[in-house]
Amino acid sequence: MPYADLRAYMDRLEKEGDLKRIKTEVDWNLELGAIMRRANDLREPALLFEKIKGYPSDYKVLANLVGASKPNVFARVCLSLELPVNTPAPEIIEEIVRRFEHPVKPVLVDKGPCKENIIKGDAINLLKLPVPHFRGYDGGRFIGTWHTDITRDPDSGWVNWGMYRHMVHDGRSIGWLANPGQHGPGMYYRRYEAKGEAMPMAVVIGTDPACASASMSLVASGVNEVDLAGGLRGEPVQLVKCETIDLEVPATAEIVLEGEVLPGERRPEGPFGEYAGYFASDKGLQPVFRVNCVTHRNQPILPVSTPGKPFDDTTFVYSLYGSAALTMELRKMGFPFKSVYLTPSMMAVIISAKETYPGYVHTLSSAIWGTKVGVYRPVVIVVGDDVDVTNMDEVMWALTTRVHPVRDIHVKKRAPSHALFPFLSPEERATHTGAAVCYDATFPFEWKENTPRIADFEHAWPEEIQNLVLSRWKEYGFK
Ligand SMILES: Cc1cc2nc3c(=O)[nH]c(=O)nc-3n(C[C@H](O)[C@H](O)[C@H](O)COP(=O)(O)O)c2cc1C
Ligand SMILES: [Mn+2]
Repeated sequence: MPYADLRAYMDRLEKEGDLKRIKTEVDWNLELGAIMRRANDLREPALLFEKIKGYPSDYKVLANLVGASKPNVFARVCLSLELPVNTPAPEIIEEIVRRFEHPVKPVLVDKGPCKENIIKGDAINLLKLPVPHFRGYDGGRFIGTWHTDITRDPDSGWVNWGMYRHMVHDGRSIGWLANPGQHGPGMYYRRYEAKGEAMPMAVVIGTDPACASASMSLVASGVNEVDLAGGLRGEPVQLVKCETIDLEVPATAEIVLEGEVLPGERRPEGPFGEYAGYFASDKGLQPVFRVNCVTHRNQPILPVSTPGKPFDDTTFVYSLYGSAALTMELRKMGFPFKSVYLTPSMMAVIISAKETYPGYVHTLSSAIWGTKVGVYRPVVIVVGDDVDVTNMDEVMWALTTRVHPVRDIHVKKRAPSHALFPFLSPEERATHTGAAVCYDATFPFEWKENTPRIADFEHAWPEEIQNLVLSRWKEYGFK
């Protein structure tokens, strides 16, 4: 049975001993954020903050929903997908691909718990919710760090689900880090603002894990992420109509903000800890989401995340779902490869393949840079099909033994870049003129039988000896 809502997922975590209730009163101002980061680093369970300073105990905050776990770092991601907790990363990625390839359309229902409270107009005060100021260097309190931003393309009708961070400006408006290459922001700049129109948007906070995960999955344009959320769950997402705009939202959501992004309006936004692990960019002028209606469940739970130095819940979930989206896009293009991994820093893509002709690495790296996932990935590493792309020891071994420093490092000048790339100079960051690199960690195709032989179990013994040893393994006294 898929999780009906955030609470069903929380119950499952609690049953598995993977949820910790923090009953001590904590301050939304820096203390809560510091606790969640340290708990993540120590691979503690997910955290439910039950008493936030200055707020009634009806308002709770849920952190580290799919954060780093023990003993398997991905155990909580596995629970969110209802997979065995020890499923290895390559299998999690393939399972996401399988479910994405069987999308399920949503169903419209008349009512849902997200309508238990409806607040409109001047009665709205977003800071009635215990919105944390996570870190000392964050630009403010962030209400949207694990949510779904829903927008509609007015021409094609395509409804996109994305996740773009939201800093609170005041009781009725929030910021929106709207990079033009992303789908929701793309609709705003090109379909609405260009015509001088306001863009309706719904911000849905607190859903079952499938909805939030689909919203950050980097899938190609034109795809309805709600159908993918249905695919992840194996059952349709139930949607209800918004009160004030022509959009539909998950019926069991904890909190829904309905409103619009006005044309031409900008306010300073950020900084915020970012996926690459730094506060790389300073405050910037960004569009503003004005909230006209809030609906929420009784005793709403606010889910939160703090992207930062990998690992944490956002960086590796983003990486696993991004790897799945990239796998699907590359398979569609038809260039043979074995597997592909978007690292949790989101800066590098590692792909393994058998070289099929001289220079095949250029075909592969160009293919990657031509996808939605690949546009802003400055590092591509191509390894042989003997290397596990999710195992950094193996990848490092290939990088340091197969890359010829002169022959195998291919630099692309003025590649698509943005302000969050930590290695760019301030001038490059401002002008988005960065660079990208492909490391060819494969031996040249022309070497063929002269390629250095790998000295491991699979490559250094005849197959019949390998089979013999494998078949007698228990006989030798091993488990
Ligand atoms: C916690 C979190 C915050 C994010 N914030 C932003 C953001 O502010 N701006 C942005 O462009 N992408 C952000 N992302 C990445 C997008 O969610 C991701 O690229 C997603 O695919 C966007 O949806 P789209 O492909 O439909 O545009 C964030 C991801 C996570 C996990
Ligand atoms: Mn999208």
